[in-house]
Amino acid sequence: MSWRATLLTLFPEMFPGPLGHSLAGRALSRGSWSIEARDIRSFATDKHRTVDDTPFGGGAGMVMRPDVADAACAWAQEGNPGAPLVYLTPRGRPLGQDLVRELAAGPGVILFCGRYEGLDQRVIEARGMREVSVGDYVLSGGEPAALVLLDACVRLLPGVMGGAASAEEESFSAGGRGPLLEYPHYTRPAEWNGLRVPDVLVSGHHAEVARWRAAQSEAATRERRPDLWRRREELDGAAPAAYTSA
Ligand code: 6GU
Repeated sequence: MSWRATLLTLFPEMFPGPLGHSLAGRALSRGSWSIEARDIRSFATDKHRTVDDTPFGGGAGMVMRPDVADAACAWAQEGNPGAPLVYLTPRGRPLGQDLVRELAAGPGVILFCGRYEGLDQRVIEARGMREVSVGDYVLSGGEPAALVLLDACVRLLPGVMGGAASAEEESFSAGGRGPLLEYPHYTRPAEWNGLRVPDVLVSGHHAEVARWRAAQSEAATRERRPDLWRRREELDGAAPAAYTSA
């Protein structure tokens, strides 16, 4: 049985979308993973096929009904047994490479895409849903977030990137010292529009190239991601001397 993604959404036609192309798309055609998107509205029971209702306590917007959402989850769990149920919401814990790795290593995932103001909290708790966000900005729905999460998982599946993903991943997390941003990349020509590639990269001195790249990674991380840099300093400070001096 290959890795299986089940999507619960009001817009099933958004899937596989971009994941039907390129690397993920070829892996999908080969059967390395599968995807099924089901319309949440198909679980509505009234004649107007209602999926939402007004919020208790008042306020703007609508809330997704617990009965309809729960029926959708029950259907998904039957067809994708053992897969964790993830609810994509800006209220969730931030998605990181640790969760991506964990999800990619399992049987697959069930993704519930929120719309409106959100889903009735009782279904979230009753079904043990994991609430996940993809960043500090607001999307109009969980669907683009689901595509982000799936892309990150699929590239880690065995055979999808031919080992390149795991190799790159290991260097990114650098022996448990926490990730750094990558150094910048250059290709031919050595001079383009009067702009030269850094001399060290064409020098043929491999050790100097490695030192230059490490310095560039550090500079970019300190400047753009002080949070990651602090984490690295903390981890280095906590590590035994024999480990850090290597
Ligand atoms: Cl998962 N959903 C929505 N609607 N907005 C988001 C998000 C999710 N993650 C970040 N912003």
